[in-house]
Amino acid sequence: MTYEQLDLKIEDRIAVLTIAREKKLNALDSATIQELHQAFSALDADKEVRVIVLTGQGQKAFVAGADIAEFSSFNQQQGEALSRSGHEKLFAFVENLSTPVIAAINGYALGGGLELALSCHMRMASENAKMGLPEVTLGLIPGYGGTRRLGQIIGKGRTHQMVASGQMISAEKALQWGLVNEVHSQEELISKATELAMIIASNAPIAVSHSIKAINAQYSNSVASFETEIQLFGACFATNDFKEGTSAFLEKRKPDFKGD
Ligand code: DAK
Repeated sequence: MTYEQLDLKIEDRIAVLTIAREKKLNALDSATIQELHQAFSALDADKEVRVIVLTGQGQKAFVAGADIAEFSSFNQQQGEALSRSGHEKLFAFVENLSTPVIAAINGYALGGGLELALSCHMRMASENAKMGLPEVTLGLIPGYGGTRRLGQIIGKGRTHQMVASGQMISAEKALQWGLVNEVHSQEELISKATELAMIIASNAPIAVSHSIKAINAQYSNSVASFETEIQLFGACFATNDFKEGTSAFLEKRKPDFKGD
């Protein structure tokens, strides 16, 4: 299968899947989300593929978030509906895949981009990587599982800090907080991710896939918390702050939030 927004290489049972919208810092628009769904489905069904490494094209970004130009005109119903379908097609889908997925965070992982990395089973970053959930700077909250998954990985207090401040953290701090498992130079990132992938690929595939299910089960009870996030995320689309936040980004100016 060929993809417009993705590059895919499979070698020695390891798939390296690259989000390829470098000019837009690999921002996730709906076409990319759809292709990622197709690619992950096909790779998970392929018995020759034991591990998937997910990364972004270029040296600047893993994924700089959901595509702001695309969702800036959405209303509450569209926001809620798209959040729900994104959960199903991509974020919960990747988390529950039988094939392990390693996120190789090669630069900015922001908003939906960090949420995608959080859905992967393991994360490695390059030294230049920066991670954050800047949704509140746009009048939104994280809408793809970030409020829940980030807390599971780095704890509640640090999650409040990252979400309420919208600030980015460095790869070094992400390592210290346990958000990523390893940090490597930009040049070495993919080879280090592939090295780990090869070790995993040499283990018993059914046991590895059962281990994903078993570990995920320890962190489930997801339905209620995801539903809360989806509804509150949708409610943000009904505010003037959301219109101001996204317009300000697209007009390249600072937002002036009024709290309505
Ligand atoms: N969306 C669309 N375009 C983006 C983008 C994004 N998230 N991030 C970057 N770009 C585009 C820029 O507009 C610019 O395009 P041109 O002007 O060249 O056409 C190009 O990528 C290069 O970016 P910059 O010129 O800004 O590059 P800099 O090095 O100066 O800055 C940056 C890099 C990462 C600091 C900056 O680009 C930035 O702040 N980007 C936005 C980060 C952000 O706020 N991301 C969104 C987080 S909120 C939804 C579900 C979930 C979400 C939304 C909806 N529904 C279900 C509806 C999630 C929301 C988020 O992810």
